[in-house]
Amino acid sequence: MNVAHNIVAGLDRILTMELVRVTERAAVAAARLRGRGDEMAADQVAVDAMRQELNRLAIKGTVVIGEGERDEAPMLYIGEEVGTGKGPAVDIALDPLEGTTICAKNLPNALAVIAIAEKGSLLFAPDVYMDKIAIGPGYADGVIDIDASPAENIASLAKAKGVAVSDITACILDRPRHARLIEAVRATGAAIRLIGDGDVAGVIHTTDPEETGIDIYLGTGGAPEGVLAAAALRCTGGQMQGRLILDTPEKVERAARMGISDPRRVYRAEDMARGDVLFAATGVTDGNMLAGVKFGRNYIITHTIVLRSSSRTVREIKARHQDLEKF
Ligand code: VTB
Repeated sequence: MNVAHNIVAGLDRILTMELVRVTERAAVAAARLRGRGDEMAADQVAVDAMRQELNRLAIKGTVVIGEGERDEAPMLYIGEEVGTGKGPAVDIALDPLEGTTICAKNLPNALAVIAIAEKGSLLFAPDVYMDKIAIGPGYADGVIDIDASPAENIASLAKAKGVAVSDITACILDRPRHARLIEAVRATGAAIRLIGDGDVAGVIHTTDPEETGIDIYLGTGGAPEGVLAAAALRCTGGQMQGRLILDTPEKVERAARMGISDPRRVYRAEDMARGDVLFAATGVTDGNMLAGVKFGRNYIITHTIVLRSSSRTVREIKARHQDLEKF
């Protein structure tokens, strides 16, 4: 075992548990504002809580996917340095409340999410849309292709899975821009789960179709959410392809400034999140994979998945917090 590997392995083991605390904290803060119709307030408390916990970690972290550009986000902005500064240099992608609207309406699958990778390993993506396609693990390369039609992708997946096309369920964001996509998928006979928000969860759900009922994710969502989902898929297995939608000269230029020279490039999960990756997500509202935060009289219960790419370990951590002061 070489020295570099040793260091990485040690780092991962400590940070895995530490990351759980970070998303737990953010999820509890957001969950207190579930169903209040105030998206901004829920997001704000989640950001504050996540940042506080993140700054206790022994890392020299740089936020590469965060709350926005420095001028539009006072906290956890892209480029912000987080952690104690004493520790390994890492890239961080985060969304303290993925699905602010879901949380405000108290609908399923709002999450607190974070991914950490070695410095320079996460795609530094502009906040534009990304066309995405994803399926779970256990399929040969090439089963999906972002440039094939929805019908071709669904037929190919059904064949690989050994089921009829009508047994496939696609997850798609419910947006007017997806009208043609929805029509094309319906025409195949496949089912669609339309979601209001939360495509990080949508992509992750493809990794466990028995549990979630979702086989494939299709459509355009935020590019930052694409990188977060890719980080998760690197750990669970599964395939994802994404292409930034750079449909104006201004966006092409903005991407170029971030180091993206080919505006039409197709990124696979392993291009968006390279090397060793850790990922954690805690449920804010009840969802298909994760339960939401539960507030008891004397305790708080959180449900988290924490994933690590180098070992492909999927841990589920249900925590009962009894020292309520810390929240
Ligand atoms: C998705 C979804 C997010 O944004 O990325 C979506 O995962 C895409 O943007 O939860 P539009 O809302 O403009 O379609 C969210 O819905 C909100 O960040």
